[in-house]
Amino acid sequence: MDDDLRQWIASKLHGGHTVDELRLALVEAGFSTKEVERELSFAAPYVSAISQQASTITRLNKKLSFSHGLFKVLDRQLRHTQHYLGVQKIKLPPFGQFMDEYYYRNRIGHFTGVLDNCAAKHWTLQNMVEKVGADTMVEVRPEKLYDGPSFAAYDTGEPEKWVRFGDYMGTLDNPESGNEFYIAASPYNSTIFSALKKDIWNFSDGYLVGEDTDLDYQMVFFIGHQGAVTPLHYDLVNVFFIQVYGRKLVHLIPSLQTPYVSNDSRDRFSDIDLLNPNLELYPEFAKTTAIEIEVGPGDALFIPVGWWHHVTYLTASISASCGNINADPHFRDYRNFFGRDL
Ligand SMILES: O=C(O)CCC(=O)C(=O)O
Repeated sequence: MDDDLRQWIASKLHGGHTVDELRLALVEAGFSTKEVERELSFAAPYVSAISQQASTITRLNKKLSFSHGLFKVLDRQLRHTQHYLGVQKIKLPPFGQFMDEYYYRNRIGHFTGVLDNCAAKHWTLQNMVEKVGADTMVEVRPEKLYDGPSFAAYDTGEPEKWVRFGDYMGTLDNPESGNEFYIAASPYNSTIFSALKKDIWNFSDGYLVGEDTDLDYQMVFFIGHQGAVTPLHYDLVNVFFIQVYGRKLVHLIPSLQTPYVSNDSRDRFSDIDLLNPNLELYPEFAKTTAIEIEVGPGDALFIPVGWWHHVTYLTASISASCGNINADPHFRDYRNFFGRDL
């Protein structure tokens, strides 16, 4: 029996013919009973497993098409409402108002004067080195974060490269330094910069929870040079993002436009370069509408859970990204919804 015939057997089994029918046909075609039994006993279990997989895939595809269809419908409806794709810059509201108007509505916020009563208002590149310690070793990542090997490293949580904080900060305001690394969220980031957290924690009336508890790891720092980029991705928690030093340009795309954003291979990160999208490869991306917001010192953004965001460093910059908003029933429950760790 040759491979063509084996393929024929597999396709017939996959198409729903029974082993008995094939046995009959093959014996009638002149193959010996022994040979027919051997081939069928090899093929049948494999084909049955593959058929089961295929039907699971069909079922999941249907489910995904429904979820994506629903996202598209809701996105289309919400585009008719005032606040969906527009954001007004306002003074930081009291926490209760923030929860009602932004957090629970999954609506982006742009706030000013956030650090008015905070020690972090007075951070400079120099005094940060004193606070953290010039000799403290910090983890840095290539500015083309999450590309190729860097992304693989991020995925495993392994540090990319460690440098002295004093040396790193010395390169930040020097565009000639050739530095291509920046400090981004990582399993180590929050611990290394614990000295900075107390300068930010109480910026207002109880926006954050978890000071000095296991939840404080949800506050992480992003420190980088002009030109650094955090590529398009979403987070599994709501994020209160505080710009402390320097300026950034943030592009945001609603979570409901997820069906138009390819992220086939990089978990929560898209394959698409937001600033230069390849629309031949990703034509659906043209259906997204990105909101563009520039933030400066003392500004904050509320980035609702699931919203895509892309960050460009317009100058050397320091930001605090807080996933520990004082919300009920607490962001920790989200990991159950997503079926994974944050
Ligand atoms: O500022 C950055 O580079 C990225 C910030 C970010 O992605 C976040 O806070 O979730």
